Amino acid sequence: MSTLFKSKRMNWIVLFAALALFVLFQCQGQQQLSDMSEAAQKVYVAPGEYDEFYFFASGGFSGNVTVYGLPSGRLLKTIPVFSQFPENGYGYTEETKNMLNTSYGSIPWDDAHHPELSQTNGVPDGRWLFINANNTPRIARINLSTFETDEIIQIPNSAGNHASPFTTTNSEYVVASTRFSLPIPQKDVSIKSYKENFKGTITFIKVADNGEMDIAFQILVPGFDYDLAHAGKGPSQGWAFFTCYNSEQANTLLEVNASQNDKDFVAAVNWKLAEQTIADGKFKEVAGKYVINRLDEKTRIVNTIAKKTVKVLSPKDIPGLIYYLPTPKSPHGVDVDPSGEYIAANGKLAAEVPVHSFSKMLKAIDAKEFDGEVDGIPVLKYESVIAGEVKNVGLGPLHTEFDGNGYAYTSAFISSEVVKWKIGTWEVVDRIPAYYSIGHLSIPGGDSQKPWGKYLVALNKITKDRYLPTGPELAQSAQLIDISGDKMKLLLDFPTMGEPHYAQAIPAEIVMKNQKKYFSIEENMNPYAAKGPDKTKVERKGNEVHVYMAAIRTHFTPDNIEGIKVGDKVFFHVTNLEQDWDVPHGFAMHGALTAELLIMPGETRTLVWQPQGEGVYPFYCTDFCSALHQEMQGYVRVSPKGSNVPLSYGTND
Ligand code: K7E
Ligand code: CUA
Repeated sequence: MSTLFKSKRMNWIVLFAALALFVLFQCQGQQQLSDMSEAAQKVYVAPGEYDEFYFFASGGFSGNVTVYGLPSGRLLKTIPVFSQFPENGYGYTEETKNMLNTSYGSIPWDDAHHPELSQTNGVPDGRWLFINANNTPRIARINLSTFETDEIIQIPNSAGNHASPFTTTNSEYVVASTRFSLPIPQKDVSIKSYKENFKGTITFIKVADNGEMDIAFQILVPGFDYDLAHAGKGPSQGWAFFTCYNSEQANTLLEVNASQNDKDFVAAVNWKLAEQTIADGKFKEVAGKYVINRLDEKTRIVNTIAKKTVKVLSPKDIPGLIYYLPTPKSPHGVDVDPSGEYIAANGKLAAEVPVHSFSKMLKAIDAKEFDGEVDGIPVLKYESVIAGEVKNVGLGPLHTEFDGNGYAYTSAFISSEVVKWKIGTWEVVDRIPAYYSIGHLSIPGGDSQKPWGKYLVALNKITKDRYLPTGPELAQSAQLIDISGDKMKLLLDFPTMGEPHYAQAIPAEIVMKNQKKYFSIEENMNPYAAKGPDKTKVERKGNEVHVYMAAIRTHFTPDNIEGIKVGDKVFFHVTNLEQDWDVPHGFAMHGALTAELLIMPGETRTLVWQPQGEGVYPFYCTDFCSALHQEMQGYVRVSPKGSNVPLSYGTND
C-alpha cells in the first residue's frame, strides 16, 4: 500500500472525527431546542442571545396598548385599540372609524387588560398581539409589523370579558369567558332569580393563518364569575383552564357573599373534544349578535361584518368536555408551567398557591374520583388532582409566571411582593418587595413553553412616594427586576400609562425583522387615493365635496380651494406620497369637529369637515416633516349657501 493511500485514509478518519465532534457540539448547543419544531426554532431566540425586548403593556381604562423598550423602561408608542385616539385620528377617520363598531353602535372606549402575543409551537412569534376589552366584550388583534390594530371581534352572550384573550400554543384559538353571568339569551328577569336564570359562557375564537378571527363555539357554563385563563401546552395541549369565583352565585355584596365557599374552581376544558363535537354537528345554533371589524389590507379601510348566531355546546350533552378542579379561596390567575404539567391557581384570599397536576387530573378522570357535579360538570376530588401547595407565598397571590429554569414567580398584592418558588418541591426560595401592591407580573415568554427569563416586570397599582406627585391621580408603576441570578434584584422603576394590568415582552429582534417602513403607493387601493399631484381633484356631488389631496414635502395639492358653501360636507382624502421611512404628514382643519389626520407614507386618510359659516379657513400639516414644515399649509374659501362662486382649486396656479 502506498503511503499516499494511507495518508488519504488518515485524512478521512480525521475529517470524519472532526465532523462527528462538530455534530456533537451542534447537538449540545441545540439541546434546549430539540423538543421544538422547525417553525418554532425559527422564531425562538435562545436566552443569552438577546439584550433588548419590546414590552407591550395594556392601557387598562385607557383602552390602548403602550409599547416600552426593556431594559430601559422608555415609552416608545401608544397603539390605539379600543379607544378613539385623536393623536392620529384612529376611530375618527372614515378609514378607521368602523374599527369601533359593535352590535350596539360605535363605542369610543373600553377597558383592556391582557395583551397576549401570538405563538407558534408554544413560543411567542411576534406576528400579532391580542388584547381583550372587558366592558363591551371584544378581542383585538394588533399587527406587529405596523403596530396597528387590524381587527376587533365582538363576543356575544358575554359580559366583562376578563378571562381573555389567552392563546393556544399555535394561536389556533384565543379564548374568552364571561366574568359577569347573565340571562342567556338576555331577558327581563328579577336579579334575585340569579341562580335559576343566569349563566356563563366560555368562548373559543378561531384565528386563521392570516390572523382573521371568528367565533368557533361557545360553551354554556354555570352562572359563576369566570376570571382568568391559560391554555394547556405539551401534554396538556388541547385543554384550556379557567378560574372562577362566586361559585356561591351571589348577586349582591359579592365581597361577602362570594367569599363563603372554601373552594371555587378551575374549569378544565377539553377544546379538542369541543372541536370534534362541532365537526360532528352536535351543537345548537343560538342567537348572539356580534360584529367583526377588519382592516382591508389593500384599501387600508376597516369594514364591518355583522353576525347573528353562534354555535353553542352544553356540557350536559358532552361528557368529558369540562371538569371542575376545586381551588381554594376565590382564585384569580391560573398559570400553566412551561412543561404543561402544572397548573398554578392563585387564590386571592388564600395564603398559599395550590398547584394542580395535569397527569393526576387525567388519572382522576379515568378513576372517576369525583366529588359530585354542577350542572352536569363533574367536580374532581381536590386530593386527587393536587400536586402541591406553595406555602408562605405571600398574602393575596394573584398571578404566576415562569423563568424556564424551573422556577415560578408569584405576585402577592396584599403583602406587596414577588415570591420565587421552585417547581416540584414547592419551596419558596426568594422574595422581593414591590412598590406597591403588585397585580400582574411579566417575564419575557413567561406564560409560554420557552420563557426567555432574564427580567421580570412587576406591574404595581400604587405609586405613592415613588414619583413626583401629579394631583389626585398618580401614575401606575412598573418595576424591572433582574431574575438572572439566585437573588432577585430591583433595577428600575418606570411609570406606565392608564392601568396596565398585564404586559408581555418579546426579544426585539423577533418583531424588528418584520417592520413595515411605509406603504407602497402603487398598492394603495383606497378609492379616494390621489397617487400623484397630477391625480388630485375636487368633485362636488350635491352638497358633498370630495377633495382628492396629495401631501409631499412640503406642500399640499391643492392648497387653495374655493367654491365650498355653508351646508357642504367636505371630505378631505389626503394621500401621503412619501416613500420613505418616518415621514408621516399631518392634516388639521380649522373648526373641524374631529381629530387630525396622521397619514403614513403611501397611505390615504379622510377627514370630514362641515363648515358652519362663510369665510376663509386654513389647514396645515401637524407633523414636523422638514425644515419647511411650517410652510405646509393652505386655505379653503367658504361662501354662503346658494352662492355662485365656482369650484376651483390648485397649488401655485
Ligand atoms: Cu388586574 Cu389580569 Cu384584569 Cu389580575 S387582572 S391584577
Ligand atoms: Cu408635512 Cu409637516
